[in-house]
Amino acid sequence: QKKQEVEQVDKSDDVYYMRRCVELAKKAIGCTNPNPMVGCVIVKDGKIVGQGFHPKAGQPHAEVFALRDAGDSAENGTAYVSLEPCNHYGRTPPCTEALIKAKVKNVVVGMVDPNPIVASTGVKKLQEAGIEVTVGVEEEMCKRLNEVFIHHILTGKPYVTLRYSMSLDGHILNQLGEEAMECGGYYSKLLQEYDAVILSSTALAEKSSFPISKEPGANQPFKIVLSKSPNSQIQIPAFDNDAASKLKIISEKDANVEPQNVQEGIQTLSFDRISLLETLENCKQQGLCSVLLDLRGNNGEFEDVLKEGFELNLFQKVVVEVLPLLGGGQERVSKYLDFKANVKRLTSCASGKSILLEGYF
Ligand code: AOF
Ligand code: ZN
Repeated sequence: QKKQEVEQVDKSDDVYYMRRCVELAKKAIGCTNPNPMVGCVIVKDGKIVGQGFHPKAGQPHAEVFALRDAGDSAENGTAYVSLEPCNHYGRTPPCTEALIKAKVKNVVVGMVDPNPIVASTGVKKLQEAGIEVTVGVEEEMCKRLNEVFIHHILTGKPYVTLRYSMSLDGHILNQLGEEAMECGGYYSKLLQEYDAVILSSTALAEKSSFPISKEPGANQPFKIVLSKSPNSQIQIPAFDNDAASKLKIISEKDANVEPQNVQEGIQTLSFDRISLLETLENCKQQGLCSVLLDLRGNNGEFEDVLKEGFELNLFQKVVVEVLPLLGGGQERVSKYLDFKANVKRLTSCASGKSILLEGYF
């Protein structure tokens, strides 16, 4: 009986510290691609003696920051890491060596690193050095944290999330819920998670609808604007100085988006027909690993894009905001779908006056 109690306490400690790792990792939300978000805490005698997270590709890994923070106290301590410590020389040296050198006694890992050059070799290396390793604490949470990294490292393709707002009768709406854009609102939070957002040029028309995350210090996604309208005058609001360098217009050859119609500094690209596959290929070449396809402001740009996306299975996730409205919207998404698509792991939550649904394809 006593032993069981002790084990329960130990397990909940592991969960507690792993959740702390995930919290730390999220400090770099939207900033780490193509790398994962990783958090690490070093615990000794029931106290956190060091903590750290991976801030950006090219910078040291979470374990290195946590070990630096802990100093000599890491010896005989337990390191909690949300991702298996790496065991290779990439942009930075192996974390396994750093943990061994610091003489930690135990390592608790959230999930195995799916990167084929790591894939359990980190765990083995630590075990061979006499360190006790536990794998899989809060594994689902750690996988959810790094869904983009997992997809990208295994497929080499950008992770694509389809987002739209809809009325209670299922029609796509051009507007967002009232609080969505505000700091802490779901759209503002969602934007900072992605390397790029694809929208229709009509969604840029008003300053208030420009896709900028209002979270403090947020990553601002690259904006890819699809334009079908002839002679589009593409202007971006002057309040965002950085926006021009992070904006590209993709048009059809005959849409006539002439350079003189476009504000200086904005890149343009044209295809015979707007194609999601080609747009994603372009994102890949530009090193953009995660893309939010936002159906806001549709002006005919999304019909082919949606058909192609469903047919070629290009979507990984769907985020739907249900607004308390009946009628007034555009076509239903199902118009562009020739089959029934199952959505897995559907969750819902209230977001201001709207309801937010999330699921995976
Ligand atoms: C860890 N801790 O904090 C991260 C890991 O080029 P590098 O050196 O940054 O290596 C990138 C790879 O290392 C990345 O693809 C993933 O497998 C792992 N990331 N590992 O132990 C971390 N960010
Ligand atoms: Zn590492």
